[in-house]
Amino acid sequence: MIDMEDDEMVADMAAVSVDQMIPSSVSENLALPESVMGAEVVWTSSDPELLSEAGEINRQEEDARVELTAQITRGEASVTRTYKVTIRQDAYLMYGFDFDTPAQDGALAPMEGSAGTGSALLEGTASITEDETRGSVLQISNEEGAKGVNYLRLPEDTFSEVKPAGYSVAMWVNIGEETFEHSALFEADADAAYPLTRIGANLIARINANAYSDVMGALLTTSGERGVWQHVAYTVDPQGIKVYLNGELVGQEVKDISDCFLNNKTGISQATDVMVGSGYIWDDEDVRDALFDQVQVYCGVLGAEDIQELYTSTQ
Ligand SMILES: [Ca+2]
Repeated sequence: MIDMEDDEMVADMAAVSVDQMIPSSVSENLALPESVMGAEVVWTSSDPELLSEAGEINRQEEDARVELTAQITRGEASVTRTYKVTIRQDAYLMYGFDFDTPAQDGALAPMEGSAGTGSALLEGTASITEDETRGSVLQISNEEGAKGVNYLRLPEDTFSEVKPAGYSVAMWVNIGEETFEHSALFEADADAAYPLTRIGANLIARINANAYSDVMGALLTTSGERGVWQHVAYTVDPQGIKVYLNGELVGQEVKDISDCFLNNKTGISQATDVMVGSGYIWDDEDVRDALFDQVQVYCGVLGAEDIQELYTSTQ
């Protein structure tokens, strides 16, 4: 029983509650409460430039560590808690493809601002077409049961720089009615084997490297509409996966998947077969009819505000 008259007990309980609120790493601003269970909480940061006492983060080129201290006071009782928090590196665009420049012998140069310099390849009948809503876009069409026939192949080094700061995949997509719900909008794997990362037409995003996580359909509030342009994004870091649709978070799996980011042969950085509109692992056929635009892969996790901005700025 909690005796709310017992200051010491309330301060201890408040401290336990505060413990639950502070993640070990962050890629977006933290909500730091000033009061918990009637106890006052005063925050101090070892580096307010990186993480302010109001919980605002300032991401750098590399991961950075900050010590956050909470002084929790109720009446005469006071408890001090310290937390080591990693401020995740600012996400940067590894590769973006906007399909606004014609292909040269089936090869597409990355859009301005991409850190990578490799080209994407139009495989089979994958082509650039003019869409009345979005202008120049990627068109992928496949026969029933097709796998690895018509799709866009992204550069082999797309995931090579991924660190524990995670990665983000974003795209505009218009999925046709005929496409199977499990078909891959995007997949990266190593020679048709694991490690893998993928998002399907049903918006289930997965990673399977040394550990496994997916955002199950039941957690998703929607499985996406057909025949309309939608902005789809997912982010993966050692704490799990988030899926965004049209700038809003629609699915999330919180799970320790730090093993996926180990820098060894089963780590996600080894995924060199990077495909839009196709996926080799499992028996699911490739997308039968889909249009894509602004396909982007970031090193690092985009926060909710970043995704919202990306959605708005590329609309
Ligand atoms: Ca375009």
